[in-house]
Amino acid sequence: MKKPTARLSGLFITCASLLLACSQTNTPQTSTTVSPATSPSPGASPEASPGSSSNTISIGIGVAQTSNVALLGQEQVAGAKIAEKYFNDKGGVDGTPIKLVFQDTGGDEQGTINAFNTLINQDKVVGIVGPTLSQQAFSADPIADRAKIPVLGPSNTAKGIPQIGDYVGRVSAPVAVVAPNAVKAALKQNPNIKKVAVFFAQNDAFSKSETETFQTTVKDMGLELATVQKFLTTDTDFQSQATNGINVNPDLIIISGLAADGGNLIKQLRELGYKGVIIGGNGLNTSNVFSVCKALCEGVLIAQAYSPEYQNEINKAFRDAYRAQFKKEPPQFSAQAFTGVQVFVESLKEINAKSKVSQQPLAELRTNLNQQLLSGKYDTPLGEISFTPEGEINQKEFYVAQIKMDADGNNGKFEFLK
Ligand code: 1QQ
Repeated sequence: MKKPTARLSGLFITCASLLLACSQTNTPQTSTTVSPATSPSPGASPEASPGSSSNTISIGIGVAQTSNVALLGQEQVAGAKIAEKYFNDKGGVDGTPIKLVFQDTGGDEQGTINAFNTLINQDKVVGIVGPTLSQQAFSADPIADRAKIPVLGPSNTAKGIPQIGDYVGRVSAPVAVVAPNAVKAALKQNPNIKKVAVFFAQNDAFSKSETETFQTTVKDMGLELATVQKFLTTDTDFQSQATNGINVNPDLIIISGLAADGGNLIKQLRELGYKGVIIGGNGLNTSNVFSVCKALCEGVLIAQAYSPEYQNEINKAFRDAYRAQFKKEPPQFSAQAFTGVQVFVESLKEINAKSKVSQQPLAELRTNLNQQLLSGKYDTPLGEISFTPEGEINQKEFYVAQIKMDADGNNGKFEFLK
């Protein structure tokens, strides 16, 4: 039996702390975004299945499309939309198209609760891919769980996410599995690393969970954990923590935070003269940090749960579609959101083969979908995956990438290490 997890409170993240990056991400909502006021009712009645009258199957996408967290969430929107087109081009669910319904969670817990409630009660989706942060998931997932709607976390990597409830799973491998790979890669590149300074955002559930893994890994590998420095995801000035960190003379600095704060911390560490190795955690795993730390992002190591070079048919299709649209390699968060949609679509097909999806009352379909998805195997852009009975992802391949910036510091890329 799963145990309910206590709600965590956190701070609202505003664009004020990062005007530049926020203005880039606060793009107008796209055509598939349905605002609550205009949302059509997909079913003939609350009990009817979503396919019965509208002839589409609605899948909810509840991620951050605004706020600083959109630095991460916008990549999820891109991945989900590529999946929608890909699976509909292949006939959807045996001829019935899927329709993604987007509800913006913003960057905080209340926005996520509102978005999930709208997806569940108004949009009547069969399942939800979301939210962006573990911090948001610990607040909103219990609502979906109580309402018996399957949720797949596309990027919720903190310890304890699948244990929120029977209807909560994730396609994002946990920090305990992913993060240690970055420390191993740092030591492979720099065998002389001895002293480590660790930084983490103390108001974010993921950052707290990831730093625990990093700190344990450092000690297990016989390195010296010389200092642990705390900050907030809303911070922009890191002078005192950065100075404290540099004062212990570390060979390696490890940061668990989100993109805006983490990017600023990297920048300020370098500006204060730190020359050693830097590892960034999953919250920095986006090319959106490039505009924050610019040339000073150079060399940062980040563990990956996805590689664009993974060889299978669906990753080739996903990568080709992403590159055609964005002229760069697909990032992990896009691949994971694609995978979340894929798991729902393939599970709906399995259900449909036994008993027509369009004829199942919505509540029954949601429960069947939850059961079905936990028992399946999926060949995804992340590789072959399946789930434990609790909803934890079973995934085999992990990687580490290093940021390589162009000479002018305006653009860069993630180079995957061999
Ligand atoms: C989490 C994460 C985020 C940093 C990814 C967007 O891994 O909150 O669990």
